[in-house]
Amino acid sequence: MTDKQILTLIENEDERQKIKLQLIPSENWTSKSVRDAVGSVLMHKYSEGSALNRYYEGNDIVDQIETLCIKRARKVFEVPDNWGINVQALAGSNANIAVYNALLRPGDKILSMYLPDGGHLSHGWSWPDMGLSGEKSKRVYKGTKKAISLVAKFYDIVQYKVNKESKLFDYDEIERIAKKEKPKLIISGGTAYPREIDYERLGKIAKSVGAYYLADIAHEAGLVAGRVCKNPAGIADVVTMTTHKTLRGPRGAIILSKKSLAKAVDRSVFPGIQGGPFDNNIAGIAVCLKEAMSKEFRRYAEQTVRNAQKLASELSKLGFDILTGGTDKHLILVDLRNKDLKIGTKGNTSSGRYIARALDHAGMTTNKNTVPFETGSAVDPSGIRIGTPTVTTRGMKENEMAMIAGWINQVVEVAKKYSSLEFEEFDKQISMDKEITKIRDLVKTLCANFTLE
Ligand code: DSN
Repeated sequence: MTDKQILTLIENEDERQKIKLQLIPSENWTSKSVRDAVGSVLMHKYSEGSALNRYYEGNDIVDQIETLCIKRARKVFEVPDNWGINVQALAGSNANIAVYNALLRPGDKILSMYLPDGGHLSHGWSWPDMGLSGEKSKRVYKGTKKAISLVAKFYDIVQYKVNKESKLFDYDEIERIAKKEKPKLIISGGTAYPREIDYERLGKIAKSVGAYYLADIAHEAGLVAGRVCKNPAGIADVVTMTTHKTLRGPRGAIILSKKSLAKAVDRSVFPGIQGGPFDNNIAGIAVCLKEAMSKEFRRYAEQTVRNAQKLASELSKLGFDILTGGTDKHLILVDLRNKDLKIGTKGNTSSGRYIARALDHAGMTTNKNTVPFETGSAVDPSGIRIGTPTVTTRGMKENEMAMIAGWINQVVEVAKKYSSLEFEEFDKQISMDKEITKIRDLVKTLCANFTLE
């Protein structure tokens, strides 16, 4: 039986991804070999346990796949021989939770990056006293702390912010907080920090207070694999990553942990927090890791960063406020508050939602994002986040980045015409604007010249 309804929707999504510029930094486009592995019969198998040590029969082939995946991960991430590698966590959040479950007891303290500055929900997040504690949120929660993510319910979360002027990590401040709070775990990494992280320094801070150090490299995994970003393997106690962002594999995660922690991490993934792994995804991860060993992939990683840097410098020339002044990675964070957009009937400056929607109508898919020292909220933030992994996979280079920056600027200028409208009306009007339609057509033509397999 063919499910025409779902098949048509998949075809529509395939078309959407191809005719627009996918500029969300956590997304990418996998090779056909990765997609074939993920869509294979491996999805039928149950294989609780680890290679050669399973609870179900019939896993001799799955054992070979998982073993190969681990072997490739060791090579790609230059993992010390005595470190453990787990490829079974279903996603990045699960990988992080598995690490906490292995290393901590409920109630233990975690020191992680403040979410609106670019941290991640799975590093712990409560509302409102660690959040954007506006009057409204104080009324809603009556001043009480509400754990938004499960991690904040189970552990005591303390967070560090970026420096107010530079928007960079303030390592002295992190050290000061660590000495005062004495956390059991310090985490680096997140979703919107565009700069390299000093893993050695954080490792030393953690050691000085007797904490473990977890480096979450979900975003930059492919850049580490391509040798354009620093590698925390061998420096941090544990490294987690997702496999579907810059690494260009299927959804999934990898955990690297030093010898003394490896068994606890494995037991935490299974039977601690998960049942059977997704063997089809593990095969897909193995394929993407093989691809990541190639010279082409190194060139891809380098170009991804060069493209992000070009986009940042072009947007900067056009008067955009690029946080930290640029990027070392695949993403840039744009604070739109200097763009003089008066949003909605109240005329506030939190234009991230409006601009992200306008850009999407113009064929450029980004996401609204909070910025450090945010004055809006998570649903109505002041910024947008833009990434180059997918457009670089398409083969685009600096020239195309300059074109994209110009279009982004045009869209922001058009948006000013409609910004005082409420969101639904803004959405409707901007989708029909002639200039926006023209940009969408130009984007489509550009995309047609950079095909995807
Ligand atoms: N949702 C991912 C991102 O966009 O960065 C993080 O989990």
